Amino acid sequence: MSFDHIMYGCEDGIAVITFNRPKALNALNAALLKEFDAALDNVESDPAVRVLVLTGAGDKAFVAGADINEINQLGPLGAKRFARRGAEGITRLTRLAVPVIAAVNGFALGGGTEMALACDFIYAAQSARFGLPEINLGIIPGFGGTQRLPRLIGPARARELIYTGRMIEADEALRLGIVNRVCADGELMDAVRETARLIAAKGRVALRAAKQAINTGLNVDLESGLALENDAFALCLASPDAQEGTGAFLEKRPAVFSGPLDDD
Ligand code: CO8
Repeated sequence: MSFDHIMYGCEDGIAVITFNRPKALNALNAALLKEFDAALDNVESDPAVRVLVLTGAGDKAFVAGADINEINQLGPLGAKRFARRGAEGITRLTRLAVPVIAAVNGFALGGGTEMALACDFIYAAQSARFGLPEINLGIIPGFGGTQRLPRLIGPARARELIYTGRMIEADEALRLGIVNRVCADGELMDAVRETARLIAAKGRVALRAAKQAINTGLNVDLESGLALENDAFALCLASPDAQEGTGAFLEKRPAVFSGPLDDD
């Protein structure tokens, strides 16, 4: 599939999806979401991909939300379909075998914040602005915001942001725990790539096991989560990467993880 509304590329194991409708502040319309889904197919089918990074084209926005022109034309059933498709596409990020980093530059509002919240973690430029302003449009977040934000920062803080629709700056997002790190505007992608390279050098099987254990474990009770971790740990030991990692330590040399390439 060729892409008009996003850009997709992969170099040295780091795939990058760039939302690319800068004139509309990279707002998510149906066509873009379809391309996003196809790009995630690429990520899933390419064993060379070790980390995925999401970012926005231009210097103003990551994603300024779902496309309000399209929302304005929807009836309830169309809205349900649009919201479900978008939410499912975004939720795919949590199920990918590889970690996903959101590199948030400029506005990440509504669906933009929701997209970033579904990533494994977020780095933000100083200019980044987060918020769930749907309440100002007479609607509520529809791409997972009412579920992921309370789980991440606690229900009381999430309620305040969702009920007021208030936009927050990168430093407040850092204090609230939405963002892991705030970078100078021109340094965001370098910082993201540096962390992505560190992750890309790790074992593919262990990364996938860690991601699944964390994400599934967050939705179950502690005892079930610990049982899940125990199984995932045992599976890691069956992978060549565990032999390589432990062997390299004992031989006092750096580990080189090649991992099975057909493990999906
Ligand atoms: N949708 C469509 N177009 C947009 C959007 C958007 N979300 N955001 C910005 N644009 C367009 C503007 O209309 C404008 O276009 P034009 O130049 O043709 O007039 C262009 O981008 C530039 O925007 P501004 O001139 O407004 O730029 P400013 O710097 O003055 O303001 C803001 C930037 C503050 C980001 C402002 O554009 C804004 O408030 N945008 C809307 C933010 C918003 O409300 N987002 C939430 C959308 S709803 C949502 O995400 C719900 C998710 C679940 C959906 C479920 C579907 C059923």
